[in-house]
Amino acid sequence: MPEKSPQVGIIMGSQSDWPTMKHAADTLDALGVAYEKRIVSAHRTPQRLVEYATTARLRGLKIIIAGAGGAAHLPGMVASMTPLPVFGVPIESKSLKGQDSLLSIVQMPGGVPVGTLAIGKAGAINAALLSGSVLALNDQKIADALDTWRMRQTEAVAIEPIDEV
Ligand code: RP5
Repeated sequence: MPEKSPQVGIIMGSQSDWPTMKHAADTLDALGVAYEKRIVSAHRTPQRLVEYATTARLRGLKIIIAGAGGAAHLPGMVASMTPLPVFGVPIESKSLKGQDSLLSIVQMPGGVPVGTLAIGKAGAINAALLSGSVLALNDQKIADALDTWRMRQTEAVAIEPIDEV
């Protein structure tokens, strides 16, 4: 449900982050949460970053999910310029497997919070689920969608393992 009165902004530092961040978008789709997606780089498009972060709340966004890799300043910089909750997704980098991204995002100084998720796909999915949980506090449809999502996840777990080819 992208772009229609988006409640969540999914931003990422590069086009190369999209294969990971798409998991956040797909999960929000499953929950029926409207979102927008943008490339906003702290290093390469700093003015776009300032514009995005400082207008996000006025435009009606409720939560920002920010994915970045390497020297991953994006989530922290966004959080410094908006009162909205910011969830950071460390992208798995080639050289350090995302440990650089994780440490860059998670070690915010006290006073400027970024809710940091796991490296890569799991983090992107969980950032979306966490966003859904926050929005569900005031939205019964999203609360119901979250319940359904968990029920399906439970039902998809086989009782007995099989040999995989
Ligand atoms: C970061 O640098 C991006 O978030 C990306 O994860 C990383 C590499 O970017 P590209 O060189 O692939 O554009 O800013």
